[in-house]
Amino acid sequence: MRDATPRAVELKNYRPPDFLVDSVRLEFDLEPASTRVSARLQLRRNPAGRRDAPLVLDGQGLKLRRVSRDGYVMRPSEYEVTAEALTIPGLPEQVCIETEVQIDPSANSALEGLYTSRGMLCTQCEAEGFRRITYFPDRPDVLARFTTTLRAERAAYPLLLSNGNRVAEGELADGRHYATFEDPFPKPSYLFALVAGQLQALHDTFVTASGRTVQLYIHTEPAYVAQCGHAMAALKKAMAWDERVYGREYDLDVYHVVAVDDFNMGAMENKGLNIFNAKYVMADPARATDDDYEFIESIIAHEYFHNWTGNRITCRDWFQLSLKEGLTVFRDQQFSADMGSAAVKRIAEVRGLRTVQFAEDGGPLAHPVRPAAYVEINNFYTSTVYQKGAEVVRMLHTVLGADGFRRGTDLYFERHDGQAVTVEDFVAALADANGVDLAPFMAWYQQAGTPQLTVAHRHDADAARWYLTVHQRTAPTPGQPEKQPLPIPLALGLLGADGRELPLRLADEPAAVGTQRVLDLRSAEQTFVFEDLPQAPVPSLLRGFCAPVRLQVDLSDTELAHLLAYDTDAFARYDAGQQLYMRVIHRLLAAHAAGEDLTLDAGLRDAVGRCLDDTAADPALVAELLTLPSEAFIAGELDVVDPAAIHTVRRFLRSALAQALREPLRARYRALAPDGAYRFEAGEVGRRRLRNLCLGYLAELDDIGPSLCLEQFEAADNMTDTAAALALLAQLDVPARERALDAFYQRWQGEALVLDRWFSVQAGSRRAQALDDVKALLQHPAYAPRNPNRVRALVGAFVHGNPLRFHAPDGSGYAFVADQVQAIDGFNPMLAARLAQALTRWRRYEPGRQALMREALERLAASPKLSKDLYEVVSKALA
Ligand code: B3K
Ligand code: ZN
Repeated sequence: MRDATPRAVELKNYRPPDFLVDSVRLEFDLEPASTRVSARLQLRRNPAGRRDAPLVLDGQGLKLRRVSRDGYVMRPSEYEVTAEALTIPGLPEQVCIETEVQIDPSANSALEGLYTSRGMLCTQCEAEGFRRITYFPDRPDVLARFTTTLRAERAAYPLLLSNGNRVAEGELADGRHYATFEDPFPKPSYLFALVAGQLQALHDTFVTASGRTVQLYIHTEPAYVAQCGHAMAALKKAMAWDERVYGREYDLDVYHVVAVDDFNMGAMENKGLNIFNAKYVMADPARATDDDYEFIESIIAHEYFHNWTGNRITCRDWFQLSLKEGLTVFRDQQFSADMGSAAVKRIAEVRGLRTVQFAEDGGPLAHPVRPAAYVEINNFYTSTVYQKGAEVVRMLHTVLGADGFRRGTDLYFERHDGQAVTVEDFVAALADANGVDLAPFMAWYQQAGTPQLTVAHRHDADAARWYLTVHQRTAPTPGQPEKQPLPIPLALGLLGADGRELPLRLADEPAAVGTQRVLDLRSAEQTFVFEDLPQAPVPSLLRGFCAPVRLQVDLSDTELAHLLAYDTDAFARYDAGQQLYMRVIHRLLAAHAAGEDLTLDAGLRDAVGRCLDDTAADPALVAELLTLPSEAFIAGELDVVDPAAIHTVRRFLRSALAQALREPLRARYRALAPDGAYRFEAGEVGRRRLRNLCLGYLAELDDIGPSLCLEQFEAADNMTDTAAALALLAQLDVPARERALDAFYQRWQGEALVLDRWFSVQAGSRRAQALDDVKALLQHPAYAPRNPNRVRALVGAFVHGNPLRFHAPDGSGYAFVADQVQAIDGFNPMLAARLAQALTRWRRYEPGRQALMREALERLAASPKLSKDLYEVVSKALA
């Protein structure tokens, strides 16, 4: 155990800063092993702060060389230095404090602050990384104007970048050079960035709506510049989209994106200087899959959209993280919907939310979209803050309508530009612009847990009335035993027996208002009465996934199949199919537990067959309709989880469907063959998706599966088709498996991002020896234990993507992850804490696995040295 138990920071203890920083001048003498940083802070007491409070500057792992006050060097007795802060008492109203520190970027393996990545120097400051660079009030509500000078050896670091405009540059003695940058926009320290390295850029320009020309650069290692075209196109689309949809123009003359190999997450929105995980920048057809292309487009857009939602208006404190993240995810989702097949994008978002966020909400790490306390803020960059946060914004958008929402965001930007604000400020702007009361929505930010809607319906043929009763309940979550009812917009439509949509008239209305409407749920139970319905309708509920809730509705298999065939709302159609699959899976699990033979449900077989035959529908949607719930999703729906049983039943269903639909699957697979070179466009993406989906089913057929997969693997001219075939082959115990893996390795061994896939498919294999393979791969010369992408590709893919083998009944998977987490925690706590989350939901498993998972957690808890990050995850899991 650690010596001192880390303390939680609480929202209720928020205090405004005692000092504000008007401007800061930073000077860096960059050297990988010894960088000197001097910081001159122009400080002023905050009228809202405490009188006479000492100045407290955050700082961690800094070697302090010198402190001066208004130009005079201070004596050590005039200030106090601890492992976390530099405190200076007795300062006047205004003062200039200058510090000089020394840091070692090459020893920085946590990848927070200033660090080295393949010979370049770069930074990551959100949330609290700036304090590892210099002493500063490292909190988002202190906004300062930054001027930054970088000095470095020219040969090793020809490119020098920081936020804002380059205002000076030149040569220095000893082969060094310098550049000075001025960022005219006051910003919090977490948005600071610098880059120094040997990079090359793809350059382009964008002319804003008001006619200003912005210089755009995407920088990578020289060999990869040719792969930046897709990211550049995405950036330009995002810039145009934000002007058109939100009226937001870019504000600096230059915008840089830099690709970095060693990066803890996806990307970072530093003002005018985004730093990206290389994985989300580079793409060409031979190396990147359709999914990669889509991720790049949406992440480039996400970071760009932060310029207004995050940078120009930032968070008052880290509890407000969803203020920028939930809103920016919602904006990037809207953007992606506009770029491709909106319905299919929505389905993918919901699938992610249901699998990851619902699980989080139901486990020991559950927290509200706006958490009330944290030990380590890095643990709160979660699906709840991001994805559920976006769903809350989406509900506000639904309630206000597109125009009302735009009025609201206009007011938000006008009122709060240049400020650090709270979620209340955002909701108030939306409400004030529309003259409505949105206060009840604040409960969505404060209450954790997934509401469960239980729907009952009844038809009265004599009165031609249909009654819908909706009951809502949220189960207790840690620290929140009591839950209140939430405002929920519930979109619905009704289908007649012929599949047509019925007009909707509520009991007190004179006439029907269309065939789809949004009901306003507010209390624990509500009943709605619809008129003019001589026949019982089939309700299509939660259209478009209008609220982040679980829905239970008593529909028969036939009614679900009816929705699957006819619903005009693509999401509801998909969801009916998922419910049908889940029903069949529940029955199969019961049969499996009772030791009975498993048989394929004929109704399901026919419904799936009809979807496969639906050549009128978007192939991308058909692929979604034919996708079985994942093992992780199924686990989330069960009270007691036995991963082996889930795997057996799901595999049975997959191969039984493949056998039953063998010929139509083959026919569709053939019909969807490519008729030209790879193009990244929605129609082609959908075609490839459905074709690879068919191949997935066909791979279950021992006689033709392996050869079809190998054939595709060898014939493919693009990574989407190659990777799909390789992932399928990796599951099988056939000679073609080794042949494909070897060929892939030979072809891509020199390219880290592509090779990650080679590690992942092996880690995700259902084969009995998967864990041994993973352990052997840890020793492979290409394994890079300090590179987060590689660790995620191997260890992460096993832990999060291979439930069957991770949950091996002998506990070997748990012991393995505990060992890995312990080792990784020693150098990269953020990465370790993420991996450890796989163990936290132990209470949901059957008793044998429960005990083993708990044992692994206890072993971690007893580690002699535990980071704050890991301590928080492990202690909450065991509480
Ligand atoms: N804001 C960053 C995430 C920072 C994570 C810090 N642990 C990327 C994003 O959400 O756009
Ligand atoms: Zn973000």
